[in-house]
Amino acid sequence: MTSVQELAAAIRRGDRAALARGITLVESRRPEDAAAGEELLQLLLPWAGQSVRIGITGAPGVGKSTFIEALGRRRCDAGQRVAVLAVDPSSAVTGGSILGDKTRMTELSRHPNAFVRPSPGGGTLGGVAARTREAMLLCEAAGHDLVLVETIGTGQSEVTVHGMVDYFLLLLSPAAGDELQGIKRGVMELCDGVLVHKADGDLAPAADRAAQQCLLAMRVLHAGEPEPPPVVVGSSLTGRGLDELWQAIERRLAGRRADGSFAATRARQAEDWLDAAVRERLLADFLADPATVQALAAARERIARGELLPSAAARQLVQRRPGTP
Ligand SMILES: Nc1nc2c(ncn2[C@@H]2O[C@H](COP(=O)(O)OP(=O)(O)O)[C@@H](O)[C@H]2O)c(=O)[nH]1
Ligand SMILES: [Mg+2]
Repeated sequence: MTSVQELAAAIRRGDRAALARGITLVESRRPEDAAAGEELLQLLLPWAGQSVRIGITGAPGVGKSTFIEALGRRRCDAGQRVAVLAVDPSSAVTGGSILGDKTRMTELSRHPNAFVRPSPGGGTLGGVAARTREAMLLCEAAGHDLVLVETIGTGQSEVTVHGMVDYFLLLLSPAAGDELQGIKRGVMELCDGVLVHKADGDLAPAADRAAQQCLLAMRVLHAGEPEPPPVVVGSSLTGRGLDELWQAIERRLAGRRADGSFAATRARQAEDWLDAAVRERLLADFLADPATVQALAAARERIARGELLPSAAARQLVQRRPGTP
């Protein structure tokens, strides 16, 4: 049994097994791990925060995992140290997607500069691993200067991941030209850049058309901004567009560092993290009392029978003293 100090030191040395153990520790929901997990994060905090964090979203099957592997390998070959946090909600049900992600990223995970962590969906949080922020900090302390977070194409997880990265990339399929109406406007507004993916072989012409339509849409959606987010056409199979995309990402991030918005966004994200942590803690403490859980169940029944308003029930539940019926 290594101490938390030893684990922290091993992570700092770049020991990948230690990093994996550390992430397991901070992801743990077992109460007896909580103190050690917090101590580990506190020890490593001085070395965290130095990476570029990129979130990748897009519909299932658009090629996010394949793209991450392709981009990750390029960045590793260029001397960067890359960490991948892959989050796939379907894996919680079938287990198959984890394997899929793993097999597709085998080459990247073998690269000495890479760390790949396919993470099970975070259960109750609808697929976003509840501890992605913490895992990110550990990767940074281990010396990874690029963190890639794969997210899913739908739901709250997009907003959550957007709230913890410096750059949010949307992957679209070549058929997106026809589907642009169906793509959630919110994601188009949130994203910092678009990659129209799979622009190879027979799909290349459709991808070029989709990119034109997407560019027009982005100009409208980002009308107030000095420059609309770039729309790049590319393929992870042929490598087309990947260098262009990386340059566009670096340009945008450099601009943000220069005008101060990079740091401002990070500061706002830290505030949001605090808010979320406070909510989570309050709720956990609230539900830790068995009598409260009972009272909650009783209130549910009365609400269902139409005898009680949810708002009134909530007030009564929160105001009651723990341990009382
Ligand atoms: N033609 C083509 N197919 C791709 C490309 N990238 C991924 N694919 C294929 O698309 C499918 C889904 O890829 P995957 O990375 O698992 O998508 P994800 O669900 O978004 O992570 C796989 O069969 C890949 O081989 C690409 O650049 N071009
Ligand atoms: Mg995937």
